[in-house]
Amino acid sequence: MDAATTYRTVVWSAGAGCHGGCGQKLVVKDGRLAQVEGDEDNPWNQGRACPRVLALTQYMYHPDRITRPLKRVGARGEGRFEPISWDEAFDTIEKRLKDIREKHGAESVVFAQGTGRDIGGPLTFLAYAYGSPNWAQLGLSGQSCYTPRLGSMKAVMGDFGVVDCSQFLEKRYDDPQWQPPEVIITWGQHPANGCPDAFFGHWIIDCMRRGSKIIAVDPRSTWTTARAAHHLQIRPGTDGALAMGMLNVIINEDLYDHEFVDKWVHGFAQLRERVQQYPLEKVAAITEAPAEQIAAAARMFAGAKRGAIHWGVPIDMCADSTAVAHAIICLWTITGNIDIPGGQVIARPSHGVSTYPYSTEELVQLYGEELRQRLMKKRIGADAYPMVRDFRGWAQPDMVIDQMFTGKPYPIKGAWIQTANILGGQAARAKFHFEALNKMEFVVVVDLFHNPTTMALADIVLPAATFAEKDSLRAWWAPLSIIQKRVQVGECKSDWEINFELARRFDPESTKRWATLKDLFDDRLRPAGLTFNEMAEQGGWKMPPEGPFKPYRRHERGLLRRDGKPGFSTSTGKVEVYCETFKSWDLDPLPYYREPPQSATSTPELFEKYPLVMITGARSQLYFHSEHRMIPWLREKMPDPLVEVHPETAVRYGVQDGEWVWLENDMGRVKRKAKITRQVKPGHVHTMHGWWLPEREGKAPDLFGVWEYQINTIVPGPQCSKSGFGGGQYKTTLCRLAKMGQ
Ligand SMILES: Nc1nc2c(c(=O)[nH]1)N[C@H]1C(S)=C(S)[C@@H](COP(=O)(O)OP(=O)(O)OC[C@H]3O[C@@H](n4cnc5c(=O)[nH]c(N)nc54)[C@H](O)[C@@H]3O)O[C@H]1N2
Ligand SMILES: Nc1nc2c(c(=O)[nH]1)N[C@H]1C(S)=C(S)[C@@H](COP(=O)(O)OP(=O)(O)OC[C@H]3O[C@@H](n4cnc5c(=O)[nH]c(N)nc54)[C@H](O)[C@@H]3O)O[C@H]1N2
Ligand SMILES: [Mo]
Repeated sequence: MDAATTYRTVVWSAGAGCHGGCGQKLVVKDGRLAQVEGDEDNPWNQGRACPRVLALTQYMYHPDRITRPLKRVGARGEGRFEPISWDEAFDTIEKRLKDIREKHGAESVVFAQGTGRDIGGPLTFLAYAYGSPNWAQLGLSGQSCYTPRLGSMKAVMGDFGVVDCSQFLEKRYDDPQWQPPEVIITWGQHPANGCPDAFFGHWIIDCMRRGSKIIAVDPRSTWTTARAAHHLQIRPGTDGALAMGMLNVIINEDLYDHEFVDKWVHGFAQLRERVQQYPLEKVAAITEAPAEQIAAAARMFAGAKRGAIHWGVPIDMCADSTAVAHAIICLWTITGNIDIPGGQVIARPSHGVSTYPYSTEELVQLYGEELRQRLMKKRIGADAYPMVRDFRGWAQPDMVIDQMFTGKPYPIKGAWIQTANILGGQAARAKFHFEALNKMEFVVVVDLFHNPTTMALADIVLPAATFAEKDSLRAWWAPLSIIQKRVQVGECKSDWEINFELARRFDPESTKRWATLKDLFDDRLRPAGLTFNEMAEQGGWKMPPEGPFKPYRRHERGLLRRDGKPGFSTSTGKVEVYCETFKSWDLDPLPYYREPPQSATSTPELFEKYPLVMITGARSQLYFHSEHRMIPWLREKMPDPLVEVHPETAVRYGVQDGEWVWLENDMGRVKRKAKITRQVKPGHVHTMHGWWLPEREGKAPDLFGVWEYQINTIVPGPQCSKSGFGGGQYKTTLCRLAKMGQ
């Protein structure tokens, strides 16, 4: 028997699921993964591991794991699939998709993904080789995840900003250049649970240990809010009003950084005028947070020498979320916190390497202007929304699904779904997504397990690899890392391998430059001056060198702009609190607040019927969205879908702790087990999303109980922001509780 060998790799995608890039040590014995341990040498996580990574062996070798390509036999929903060879799978897909392309044009196939895993690279590679402009996070209403925040940052400051927890420095907290933030606002963010957006949540706790004080903005109580100097317990979806109120205090009490504003800010006078519309009494009435507390938090943030804001997806799910993000950006700007140690540092993909063409800018860099022009002619939403056209490479997802249903203005005939459980967790108005997707002539799903989406819709299912079973690369901020294949499970292939093979069949001409996938990786790594194998020899990760990809104060040193002049990468060279880019997109150049589409004031009649504001989807360490419910070590910790109900609400509805209840509104109802807790306020309930039961019948109509448990059957669809991105109703839908049997 072989002795166990320990390999190091970096996490991204299946297994853990999250957006992070932790270093992990994989203990491999007889070709099988035996155990996982955090890699203490990797600066990202410094030896730590989450429950999902620790349960990786149960995930990889789960008896339900799909390990061979499958084709559907019988009708959709019958749940009958047969194994086929990879050759047959690739040949069938090539033929069916080429037929659609010939008859209807490449735009008639939608390439759909879920959240930011290692998928944007392979998926765009395939979609563009096929020729389709319609790449989308299908179902995620308003693309309400990070895109609105990113779009606003790009427009207002020309770059992206994150809390400086020393993550760009190899020595981390020991680097003498770094200082901890004095104050961190955790805004719609629960860092210990989610690690979203290429940020390791525990970094916040590391900073707290080094003295950082917390201001928490969250309608619920969490581990973080319990340790905060101020917990602003606002009404869901009112973040924009709060940010405007804090700006009002900071500007009117003259607490802003005059030197930074005079030198680097464009349009401060107009911002000053705008914030006068948000006096504290008005803001307190909207947000339900006390005026004195808002003022105290604003003063504390502005008074700190080093302050930063760590924000989460609830911002994107506010109405007109790009304006909300804009307001929050103004907070870190006028307090002079940009690109200073312990402030809001500028984050760029490490070494200038593009893992995938995230923005229009990167699309042009990787594929050229000609492709961009071609894609824009048919991209769904590009005509309606300049931000869809000019900032991000996505199609507008609410419009895509409507078009799948109506066939107008042009028909959609096929869907390629990879790393997305559209019916089981991603899509608002989930039943409508089922109906529209069911109209497709041909659907491929690439996944690791069956779920409601594969069962209901797939004609072919392709088995994907976990991070331990694949080679890939990662340049989401820093460090630049490679992921290295350590084991093989069944016939599973990585998303890159699958898409590379098919892309070559759809577009042999422009893909012939790369004989192998490693050649393509080497090409992508070129800006770093290293090949994949060299990266492997040098430990698998590299921190960015001095220059545009490493802090601090790059705007002063002429490191941000293409022309090499000092300043920011915007048209005025300054941070545009009055945003010229928004203006050119026909959006309000100044930040503002809009009431959620459903609320006591927006829809009083609906509120009378459904008086509870339903927050969904606060993350748990145990599960990634709709995943991991079949993993015994994780499920045993949270076996049932819970709804958090305040004791007063429970009395009002006569509900006991542990009782099964309905959550309902005009769209339908779903089952939940009541957890009576003061974590939520009386008028709010919270429930996790992504529930379907892998132990239940997979075939239709049961589809693993999805229509009984999937909260998005009662979350409405397009209430999109004016920018086309943001405003999904995942945190602000109205509902009520009902006892079972009623
Ligand atoms: N009610 C409610 N709904 C929400 C949210 C909410 O807060 N509330 N949040 C929304 C947000 S922000 C997002 S981003 C979406 C996320 O939505 P999704 O990204 O669709 O969520 P997952 O459930 O993780 O589904 C991913 C699927 O891909 C598979 N998978 C995982 N890793 C890989 C891989 O490496 N390769 C392949 N081929 N497959 C893989 C998994 O098995 C799973 O079936 O959900 C949204 N839905
Ligand atoms: N383990 C695990 N990690 C994950 C995920 C997962 O499913 N599981 N999903 C990943 C994805 S795709 C994403 S987008 C991120 C999301 O992770 P985050 O960005 O952290 O977002 P949430 O967990 O939805 O919410 C964080 C906090 O915001 C509060 N909140 C809810 N509504 C509002 C509101 O209207 N305003 C304010 N200010 N706060 C509100 C919630 O009570 C919660 O405590 O996590 C990523 N990481
Ligand atoms: Mo997300």
